[in-house]
Amino acid sequence: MASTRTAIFSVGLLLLSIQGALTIRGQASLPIRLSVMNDLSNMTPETHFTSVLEGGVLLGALRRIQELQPDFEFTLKEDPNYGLFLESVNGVAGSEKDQTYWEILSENSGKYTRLDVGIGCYTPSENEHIVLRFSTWAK
Ligand code: B12
Repeated sequence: MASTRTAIFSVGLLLLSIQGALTIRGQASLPIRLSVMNDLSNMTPETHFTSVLEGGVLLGALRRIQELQPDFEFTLKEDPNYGLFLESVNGVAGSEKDQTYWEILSENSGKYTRLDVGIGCYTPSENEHIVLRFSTWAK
């Protein structure tokens, strides 16, 4: 009897974990965290929890947040060589004149690493923390 209960419990846990992994249109999805930081304009940082399809690009996660959270929006610019450039976040746009842009980073244990490709190419890993930081390229 005890072993039957254990078996039922184990199957239940398995089903729950599978259900957790199959959340986007029946395809496996990976949870990620996305923070928006803008120290240049003294804005309070914000964090969103979302997911990407396994093997899916960061752009998908940004679109998902934009669809579900009214306080998050972004715009893109298409570059003929490198694809999609993140132009603005929450109404704040980078500017050639001010030498500002949205830098895209990955944070792990307090260490920030700059992504080496843009949002249309980067494929986040499970539980990755992506940071969009308004930055300057001026020296
Ligand atoms: C300067 C530069 C920048 C400057 C451009 C502004 C300026 N006016 O200087 C700034 C600091 C904004 C920048 C940002 C980024 N960059 Co950059 N950048 C370069 C660099 C060193 C030179 C580009 C250049 O001036 N070319 C000469 C001009 C005349 O040609 P252009 O076509 O007009 O140049 C434009 C594009 O290159 C565009 N651009 C620059 N970087 C990127 C990145 C992406 C993803 C896109 C779509 C467009 C783009 O901005 C330039 C000016 O308008 C190149 C490497 C290289 N040596 O080419 C990397 C490079 C293009 N950047 C790269 C990357 C990864 C980024 C970032 C994603 C980094 C990050 N993690 O934040 C961000 C973009 C973030 C976003 N908001 O989407 C990669 C792109 C690789 C790829 N396949 O996607 C390159 C190739 C460097 C590398 N890793 O080898 N970048």
